[in-house]
Amino acid sequence: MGDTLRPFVPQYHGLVSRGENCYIRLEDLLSGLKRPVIMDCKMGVRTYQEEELTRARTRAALRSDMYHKMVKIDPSAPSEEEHAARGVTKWRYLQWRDSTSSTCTLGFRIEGMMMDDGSIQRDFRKILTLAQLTEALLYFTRRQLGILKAYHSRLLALSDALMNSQFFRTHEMIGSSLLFVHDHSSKANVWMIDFGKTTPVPSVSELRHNVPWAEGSREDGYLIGLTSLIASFNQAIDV
Ligand code: 4IP
Ligand code: MN
Repeated sequence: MGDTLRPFVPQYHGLVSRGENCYIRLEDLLSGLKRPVIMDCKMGVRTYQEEELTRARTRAALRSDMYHKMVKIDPSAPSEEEHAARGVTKWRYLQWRDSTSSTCTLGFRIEGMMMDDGSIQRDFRKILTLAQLTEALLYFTRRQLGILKAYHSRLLALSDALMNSQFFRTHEMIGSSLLFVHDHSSKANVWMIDFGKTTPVPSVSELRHNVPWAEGSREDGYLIGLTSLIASFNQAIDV
């Protein structure tokens, strides 16, 4: 709450206890919106932590649920070994998702959308090119120029805030999303959410976020994704 990113994250309202469990209370990002239209973009050039890769090499648990999710999308994706075991490591599954989407090359992917009738669409996760992403943004905003422009300027403001953020410099952000929300009014907002795999880096090092990942670097490519997103909104506005 003390960082320059404060205007881009839900307000933190402290801890609450319910029985044996302790929860964090967060601002409701949909409050005040009528029939909100929502898009989740998962940021970064990879969605697994380096320790997931280490685990996969050493004490790899095989996940049959992930194997089945993989086969359902592409029966030819698993190797002969994986077919025989009917399981893949979590790293293998997440890496496959990254490489069959725009994550690896463009630094983000659209995970899903909820349209104003409440329907949910998740068939954007195999998109590979910026042109296809732009098409998806046009669909999401129903080509409303005011909304496209509002998102665009919010992303530019986020980019500024990230440049000045102590938190961002010192944290590896994996599997974090940008949540896009608008409704029939001209309100359109972008929020940073999902910090379950966001971790501090050792105090001597800082991350750049705009370079490809090499094992051990802990770079997440968050800014590669933000740059692609802004480029895609630019294209959508120019259509
Ligand atoms: C999901 O795969 C997402 O990658 C989840 O990430 C991930 O949770 C799940 O791992 C994985 O099964 P699909 O979206 O392709 O179904 P997110 O919650 O960010 O969408 P984590 O929290 O590990 O990233 P498991 O281990 O929870 O199944
Ligand atoms: Mn998420």
